[in-house]
Amino acid sequence: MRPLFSLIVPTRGRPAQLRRMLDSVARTASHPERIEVVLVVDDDDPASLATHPRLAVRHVVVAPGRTMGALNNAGFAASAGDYVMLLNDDVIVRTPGWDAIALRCFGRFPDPFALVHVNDTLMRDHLCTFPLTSRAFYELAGEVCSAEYERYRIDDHIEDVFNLLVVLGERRVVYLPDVVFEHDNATQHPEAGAVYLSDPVILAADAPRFDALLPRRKELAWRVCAAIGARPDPSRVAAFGAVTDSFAIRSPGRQIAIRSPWWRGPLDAVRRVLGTVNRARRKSAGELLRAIRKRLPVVRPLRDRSSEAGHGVAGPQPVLTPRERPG
Ligand SMILES: [Mn+2]
Repeated sequence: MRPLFSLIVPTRGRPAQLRRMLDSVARTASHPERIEVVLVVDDDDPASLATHPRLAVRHVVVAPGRTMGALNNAGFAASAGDYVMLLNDDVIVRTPGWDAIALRCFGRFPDPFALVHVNDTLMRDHLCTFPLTSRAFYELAGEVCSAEYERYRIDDHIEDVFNLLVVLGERRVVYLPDVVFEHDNATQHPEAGAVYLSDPVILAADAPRFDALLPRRKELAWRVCAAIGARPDPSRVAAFGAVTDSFAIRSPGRQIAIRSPWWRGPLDAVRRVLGTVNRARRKSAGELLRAIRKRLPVVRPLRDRSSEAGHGVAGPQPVLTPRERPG
């Protein structure tokens, strides 16, 4: 069966985190058998060539020292899923049924040109850190992003194409505050709590690259418009032409925000168990119990779950750090 989702994960030298990420994907997905994980690994790092009993894991081995832009492109080239997510090894997926929820989001649109934006717990709705969009979008772009990007602004780059579409009158980003892909890369600040810090030297190189590629993103936004058959009116075309600062078009309301009811995850889990019971009627009682146990979500302490559902305070909440402006 062809994978529905491809998760592109460049990784190096952190096999324990990588395993934790893979386990969380398999544990939370409604259909792990339809998920492909593409690990992009340096050829001097065999410890990162992980596999997983419940996921199709593909390995792309490259020479060390490539940019994150090049690594994501290499992962995409080897992937086969209809929907492609750029992910990190330091992520813990927290929300049961995230794949089914994301699929329903894509189903809102008559074509595959949409961006699903999950909650990374740090940037949240301010930046789509782990963009999930369609293969069709990247095929239209010809690549995931420019290989020039060393580490930063790849997420900004992809989100910006969709923000430009908003200027042209096409709102194609769905933000899911309750679908949590916890990004475990915060730094504990003594006063501010958990904050995101970037490497200033690399950011100083990537920020101007992002700015310089605005014309290319505008051109891609036009091609998406053509692909979806949109005809922006002249006032929108003028506003689009006047955009010179990608940060200035990151306006609130650019995303369609969809909350997931808290009972959706447990309900999906019950449905999965019932499906297992139905399929396994002829099996022995022991086999049946083992099969059910495999499909039950792992129960975590209550305070973790209340934070995931978006209500209740679960200890220190990460403080949002808006990204530094370039220049
Ligand atoms: Mn990360």
